[in-house]
Amino acid sequence: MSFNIQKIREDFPILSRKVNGYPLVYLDNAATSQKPQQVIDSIVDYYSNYNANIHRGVHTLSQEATDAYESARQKIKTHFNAKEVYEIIFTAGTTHGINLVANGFSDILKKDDEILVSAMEHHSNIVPWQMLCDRTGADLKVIPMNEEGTLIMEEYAKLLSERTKLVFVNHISNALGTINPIEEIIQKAHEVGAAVLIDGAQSCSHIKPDFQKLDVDFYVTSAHKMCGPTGVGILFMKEEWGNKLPPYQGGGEMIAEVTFEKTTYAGLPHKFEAGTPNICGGIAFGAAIDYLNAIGFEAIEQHENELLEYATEKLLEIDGLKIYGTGHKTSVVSFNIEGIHPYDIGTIVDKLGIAVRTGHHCAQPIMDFYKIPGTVRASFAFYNTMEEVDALVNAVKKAKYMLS
Ligand code: 7TS
Repeated sequence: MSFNIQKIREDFPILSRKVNGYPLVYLDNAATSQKPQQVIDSIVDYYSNYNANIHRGVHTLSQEATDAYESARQKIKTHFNAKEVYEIIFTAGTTHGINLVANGFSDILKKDDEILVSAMEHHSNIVPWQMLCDRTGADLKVIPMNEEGTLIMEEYAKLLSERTKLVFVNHISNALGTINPIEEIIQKAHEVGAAVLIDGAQSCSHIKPDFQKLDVDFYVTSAHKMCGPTGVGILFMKEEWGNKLPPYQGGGEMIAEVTFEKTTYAGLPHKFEAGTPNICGGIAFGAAIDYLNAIGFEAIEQHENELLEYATEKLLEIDGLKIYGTGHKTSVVSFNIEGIHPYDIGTIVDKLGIAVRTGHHCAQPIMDFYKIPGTVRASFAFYNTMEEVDALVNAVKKAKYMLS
């Protein structure tokens, strides 16, 4: 597929609707992406034609559903270049994947071990580790960032020691758009024997990480940020960790044998997949990956970078407007206008059909760092257009005029 923006937009039924009498301009892609017809069709097809429970039936429908679900797992493995298909564990999403890993380390971490998180994490990649520290007596340390919203790598190097057991960093910050140097982060952590979890909730819609090349221990993401449905995601876990960590939940499908005296667990990935999974979600996640690859990540990145550059330039022409996150970044523009609350801007631009997110974006420590209550965040996807950037800029100007 060549990059034909109008044709791409026709794949997304929602993009032709109106909001408050204006054509929808959807710029809240960091919260969740919109879904192309191909993904919607895969959901309808599953429920219309082969809905059944998986891994347990000899009947035809169950086999068809199992094949489709497992082939989605295979597709995801290939997409991210994992070494083994069983290193891909289906989850309910990024938050679930992180909690699964945090729970797994409850009996591994000891008092006074250290775990490092970055200063720009989503609450999902802070709170589970604080809970883990409470359970184990380990200490949480923070890799600081500078004013442009970039991690200070010299400080990271200083924090690493033989006490460091785990490092958690997002690949891309949801509130700033910063792309973190995860190759270097992983390599340095491994030098002191620490494992690394990368939160890829924001990255996988923009770029295509290569798990083997990164040599990452854990990588989590959510399908709904990648044109797939909500309620499904993956946790990549290197085989050695998969064998080491205990199961997260007990139940059907995660066992080898159960008696009242003793239960033995299934191998990977089923050990971490108790209960009936989101079968349709997994299959539709596979369809979303096919869709993104048909467009191509190079084309996606190039178009999104053009949107980012244009939006940055145009927004900065507005007097008193400040952008947070000015380093190496993806197509997220977080901003405030002096003297105006972000919520008020968000409310006015919504009246003009433009969807942005306002607030702390579940990243309160970033807001504390900048001493602000929140920002207005416009997050662009490959299906957004330059005209939509213009609509945003005009709406923000209008909001400023009304609120000043
Ligand atoms: N980590 C990051 C970096 C995120 O951006 C998000 C969601 C999560 C974790 C949690 O993902 P979930 O799919 O489990 O909910 N971020 C946002 C956002 O920026 N606006 O709404 C949700």
